[in-house]
Amino acid sequence: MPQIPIITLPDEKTLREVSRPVAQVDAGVRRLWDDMLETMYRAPGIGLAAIQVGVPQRLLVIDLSKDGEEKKPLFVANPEIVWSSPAQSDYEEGCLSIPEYYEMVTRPSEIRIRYRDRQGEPMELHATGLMSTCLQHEIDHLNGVLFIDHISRLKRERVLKKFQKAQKLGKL
Ligand code: GNR
Ligand code: NI
Repeated sequence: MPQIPIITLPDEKTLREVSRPVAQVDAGVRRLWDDMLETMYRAPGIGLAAIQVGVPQRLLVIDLSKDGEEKKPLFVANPEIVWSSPAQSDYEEGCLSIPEYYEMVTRPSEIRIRYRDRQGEPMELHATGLMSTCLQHEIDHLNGVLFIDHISRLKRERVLKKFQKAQKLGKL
């Protein structure tokens, strides 16, 4: 199964795109999900949005299973957050599109989403803990939002500059 290159900063042109819903979950969508999953496992990461491999469709994959455990991939199309808890939690986030940068992000602790599953069936999922954090992080990607948008402007601009400079120096 092909791995696909992951788009990183400073390529904001792609990462800031707002992805479009898929009209239906068909064989092409399932193939893309499979390629995304393979790409995510090799990275390695726990979640991946289609825009991170350059495809502006509202698709994501998540697998929170640990090394050596049975894999538990979650395939999500067209997710919508239908409820967010008033309570918030902090979690130290990272992103495959912002390599080697980690920062605390505050988000609603729990969410409820509606989405289409691998068969195209409507589903609902109540997420807590890391699943909630990861889903919010991935759904942000579908809207062109990165986790650094949730931290201070000073820190965000410092990170963006670092990646712009690295590219100029030919280090990306
Ligand atoms: O692999 C990932 N780890 C992670 C850790 C904390 C919060 C969010 C994430 S998602 C990230 C993979 C990624 O960039 N998905 O878009
Ligand atoms: Ni990410």
